Amino acid sequence: MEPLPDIDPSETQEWLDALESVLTHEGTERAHYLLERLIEKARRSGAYLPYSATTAYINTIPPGKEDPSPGNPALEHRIRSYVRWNSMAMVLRANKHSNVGGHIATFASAATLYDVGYNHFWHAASENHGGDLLFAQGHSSPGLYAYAFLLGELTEEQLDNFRQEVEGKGLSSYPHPWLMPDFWKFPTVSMGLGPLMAIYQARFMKYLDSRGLVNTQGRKVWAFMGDGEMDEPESKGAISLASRENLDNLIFVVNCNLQRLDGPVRGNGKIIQELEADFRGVGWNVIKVIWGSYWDPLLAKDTKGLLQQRMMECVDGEYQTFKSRDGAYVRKHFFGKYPELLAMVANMSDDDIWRLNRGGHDPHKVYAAYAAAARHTGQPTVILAKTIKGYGMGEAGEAQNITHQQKKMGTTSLKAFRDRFGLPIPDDKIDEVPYLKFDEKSAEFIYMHERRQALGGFLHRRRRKADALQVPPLSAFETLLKASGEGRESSTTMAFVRILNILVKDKGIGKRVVPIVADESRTFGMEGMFRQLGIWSSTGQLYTPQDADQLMYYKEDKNGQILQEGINEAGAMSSWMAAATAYSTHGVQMIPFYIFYSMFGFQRVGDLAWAAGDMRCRGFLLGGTAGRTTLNGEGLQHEDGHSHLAASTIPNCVSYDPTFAYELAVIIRDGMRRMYEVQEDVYYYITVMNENYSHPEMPANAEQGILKGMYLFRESSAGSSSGLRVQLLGSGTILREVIAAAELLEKEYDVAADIWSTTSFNELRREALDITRWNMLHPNETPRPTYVGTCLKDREGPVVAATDYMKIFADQIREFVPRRYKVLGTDGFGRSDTRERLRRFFEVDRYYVTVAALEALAEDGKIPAEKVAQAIKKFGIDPEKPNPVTV
Ligand SMILES: Cc1ncc(C[n+]2csc(CCOP(=O)(O)OP(=O)(O)O)c2C)c(N)n1
Ligand SMILES: [Mg+2]
Repeated sequence: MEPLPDIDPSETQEWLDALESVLTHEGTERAHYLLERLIEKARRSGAYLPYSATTAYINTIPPGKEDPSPGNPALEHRIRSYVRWNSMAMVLRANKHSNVGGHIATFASAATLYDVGYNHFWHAASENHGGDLLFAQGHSSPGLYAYAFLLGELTEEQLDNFRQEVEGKGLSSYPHPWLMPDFWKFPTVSMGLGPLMAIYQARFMKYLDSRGLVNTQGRKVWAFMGDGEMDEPESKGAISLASRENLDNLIFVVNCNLQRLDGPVRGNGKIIQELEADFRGVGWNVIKVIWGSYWDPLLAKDTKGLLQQRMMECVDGEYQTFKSRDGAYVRKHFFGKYPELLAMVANMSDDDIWRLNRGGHDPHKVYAAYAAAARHTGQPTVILAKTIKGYGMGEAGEAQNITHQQKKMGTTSLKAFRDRFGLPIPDDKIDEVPYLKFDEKSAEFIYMHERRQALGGFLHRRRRKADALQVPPLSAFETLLKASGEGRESSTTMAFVRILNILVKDKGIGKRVVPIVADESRTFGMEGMFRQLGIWSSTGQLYTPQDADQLMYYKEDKNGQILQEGINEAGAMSSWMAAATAYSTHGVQMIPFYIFYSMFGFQRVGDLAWAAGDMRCRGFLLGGTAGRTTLNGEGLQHEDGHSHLAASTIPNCVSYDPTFAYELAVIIRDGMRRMYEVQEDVYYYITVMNENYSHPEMPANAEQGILKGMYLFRESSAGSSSGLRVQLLGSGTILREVIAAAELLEKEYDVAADIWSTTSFNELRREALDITRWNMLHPNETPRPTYVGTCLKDREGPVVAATDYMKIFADQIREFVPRRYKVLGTDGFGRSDTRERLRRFFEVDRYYVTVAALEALAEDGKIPAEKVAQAIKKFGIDPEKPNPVTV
């Protein structure tokens, strides 16, 4: 907004004097009250007063209101200086030896922000405290390692293996619980995921608390992020949820070093003001930490507000340039704009001017902000801390555009760094960039330990296991294992809801189940659970629901169990991740089931799904109405033919495409056994459909096959007089087309067809790759058979597979199928029509399966090609029909 012109300065002054007097004699609260009344009065009188979401470009907390830090500033400075040096040394040394990259400039800007937290705020989990949760900026990891090293938690050898992890002694580039499962809790380096996950983590803590599962009172989530990172839609996408839910257990710290990777974040504007408006606008408590203490006397002298005006005028691009130059430059270009300001600093040397520090580098200002944030109630807090990227790097990168990726520093820069922070490194050692360590008897070492002891110990400890849960036996799902009976048709989604109902009623684990939906309960027939379990709401239900007179009314409740996330897949996924890691973060295993439209799953929030693997999530994802042709009448953007491929890219995601209720029961029960009894760090992706059909009884001894990925569903009893036989594989609803094709083949072509329900092509491939890898590395040993090979080896005839997914899905086991293998699948864009027509269009229906089987027999020389042509004709298939991929 452009500043308004002052048409009567003396009148302005009178008003300002009046305000000044209220501030002095009656305090800020009274002044605030009067101002609000004036604005209200003006608005009621019809005046248009545009809302201004920003405050002056100065610290939110005035000097007189700052909590003084109880720490020892001199010791803290020395500790911080060592941390700075070591974090830089680790990157430089790793690059000298192995050229593996790393970042210096980010942590250099954030060192004080972390240091104050470690020394004074962040509780480790201990007997007295559940522990605060830290989401660090991913690429500031060297600084966090350096801190751990000084505490004696990491060794010099580990530091020297920064980013060299393959041999198992290294430190991971960024926070990766998969790679450092005892140290890191939250993967954050994919920009935007940290802020988003932190919000949902804070909310899930409230959920756990209000449901009486874990007392999370007094615990905080501290989330660090970059100012550039705030451009990610994920970073800000959920901030209104945080304020709506009054998440006062959440503190964002935005490290506003004004730069991102390529250059300035807002060269032509001011990122701090912009973020202030964003956060204030949605109801956060905003604390700006812009200026360090050296500015306080100057601001105190600024009675006319000229300094403040100059501060506001300067854009971030200028602020960055100032800090890449020197004091003389700042005098000339910042203060020099107005003679009064030049006069204000006339008695200061250029060095004094250079020393005018930024808020994020001043431990006193940072302490005051953290203290205010930690005690703030009713709202989440964001701290906007202004810093300098590459602080301390001097000519090697301080406030320079190239600094983000700078991983080399020459002797001169190293010496300057050493001198600036008073580090004890002799000239002849400087090029080795040796690590610095405090003697165990030193005041610094003792102080660091004392501070951590007072806060419960070392912060970076990740719990790998919690108490195992007793998972119900398969017999608990008996009704799903029996045949549904003719005429009693249902979908696998309905089977899932029945399983969920059995689980929530289980005395042992029922309360641990967390059903999660993104506004799709009715789509999946789960609305019955609203009333039964309640939708969790921190405020309960303040209204009479429209359907209050009905049995299944829309019930919101403080003790509700369901998380209804609104139309927000990324948020629902983040909630699921918080629940799926509760075993680690809270020591209580939760069993989350997040059910979504499969098309709006992996491809929508794929990066979170990847992070979930890294984070060792344990839980169930259910892709509903899955498959390219099962969701009749929807269309291109709804019909998923590839989510299983996306799932297969995540190493610890176990995925299944079941057809029958008993398969689903077996898979979910075993998933719970693996995740909550044995505590394997895997998670499940299971597709379920909305197509109704009757479900057979579980065949004897099918359990292991269901879990391994395929089992013989039906052996052909047709004693085909021709001696012809084929093996048919299918998954999901297309298995039913395969079953129908088997009947056609038997009845009309005298071909016996054995049917394999292939619950997981993904698992089959994984097992087979593992086996063949072993075989390659053990050439002198008897080769081990793959499971696919074992199933098909002694059967007869070519193999044909059909699924509701792209051909590559079933194709992935080709190498391990011992004979001719033909694959059908649904490549191409989906579209709306009936299931029947879609399956014909995508060439996966019973007729196409039959044609593919006949063609395979013809290629094997078992039948003449003419027979295939006749079938094509008989089924009314147009051989010149365009390939569905192209239309
Ligand atoms: C989703 C994503 N996109 C791009 C990157 C690459 N990247 C890593 S750090 C960075 C710049 C970060 O700038 P900022 O958030 O301001 O952090 P700073 O280093 O300045 O503290 C970029 C683009 C990434 N890690 N994640
Ligand atoms: Mg930045």
